[in-house]
Amino acid sequence: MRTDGVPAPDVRRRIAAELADDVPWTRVLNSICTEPHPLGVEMASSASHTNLGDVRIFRGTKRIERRVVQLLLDLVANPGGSGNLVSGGTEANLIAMLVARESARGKGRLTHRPEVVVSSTVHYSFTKIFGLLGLTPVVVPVDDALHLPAGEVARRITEHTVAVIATAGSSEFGVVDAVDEIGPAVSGRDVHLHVDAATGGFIIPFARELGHDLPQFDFSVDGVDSITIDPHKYGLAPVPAGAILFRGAQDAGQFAFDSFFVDTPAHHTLLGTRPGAAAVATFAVLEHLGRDGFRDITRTNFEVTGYLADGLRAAGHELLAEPQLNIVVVKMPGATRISQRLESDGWIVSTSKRFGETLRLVVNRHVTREVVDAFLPALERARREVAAGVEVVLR
Ligand code: 0PR
Repeated sequence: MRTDGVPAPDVRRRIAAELADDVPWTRVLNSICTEPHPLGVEMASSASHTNLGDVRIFRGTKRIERRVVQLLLDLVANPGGSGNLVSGGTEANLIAMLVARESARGKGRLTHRPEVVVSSTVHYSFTKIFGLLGLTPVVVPVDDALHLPAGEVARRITEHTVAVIATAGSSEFGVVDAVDEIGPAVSGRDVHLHVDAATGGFIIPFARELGHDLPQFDFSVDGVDSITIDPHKYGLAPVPAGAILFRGAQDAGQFAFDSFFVDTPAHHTLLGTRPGAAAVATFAVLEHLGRDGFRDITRTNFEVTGYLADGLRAAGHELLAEPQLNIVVVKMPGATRISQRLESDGWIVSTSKRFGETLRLVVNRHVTREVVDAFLPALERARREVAAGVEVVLR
């Protein structure tokens, strides 16, 4: 830190210059996050001083957090459940796994080698979590449609199993596991069924209302114990806004750690000091848009997804799978170099480390038909240049 301070206008100018170098949303085709709703940004800034780690001070903010949790519980068909707002999918998944492990311990059935049954495409946040919590993944290969097969899950449950994870919207392919089959297959086996709906939680309920053929993933499915859902992804809230939701009214209280102080209640999240701004912004966005607003946004996202998929097919490309949500994965020889070529041209897409030679394109609210119209020719240009051996220069 410098000894003398820098005048505010200079600080502003320097920060603005750096932010101006961030890639504009209209060139971003790899992100599950999107430009947050302006009302959320405005309300987050009005609450930037708040800290949900001390709810004796921030009483109003705490009430707003409770209200948001209730809105989310309603969205996943469990108004009588419990939950907390957290920093995102990783923290939510971590809390779910800790509760699963401790609940097995409480029932006297935690073995020396607690296992979690997961699909081979489960999100990488679980790799971090399993390491931290001493859990061993039992990996079930996905089927041809990239789903976790319910029958195989049931077969892999042993006396060591503390949890099963289903994914309702993978960020890699946008596929939704058949939670409605996995729930009944797991029910009665005394293991915790966690649904990672970080990506799909704000898409699937509205897409189903619009008539899309997607499996039910919420607490209406027997056996589902907890759900991760992230407002900062398709919920249009500013980062960091995630949530962990549980079936039982007391379940969220199982993750509880005392503070030093008599008067400060226990913490139910991993973070201690945590942003009330996220809760306030999420509340603003959910209240303002309502179900109708989210349904309209979802409808548009699916229209643009179809438009993008059609455009790719018309250009002679083959999709890896039919998109279930708003992620299009297209087979593309030379994908890594094409992605780099696109990036040097200002476009951000992603390629899979595991399913090589594919390009992954994410449609979120900022990806409009106009963006697709600009992107498709840029993609063909990048392909031609890579085929012609043009050097890729990345900054
Ligand atoms: N579970 C699922 C299904 C996810 O999709 C993600 C993140 C997580 C858990 C972890 O959530 P947090 O990152 O909030 O802790 N999925 C995105 C991904 O891995 C995260 C992301 C978002 C990456 C925007 C890049 C980006 O620009 O693709």
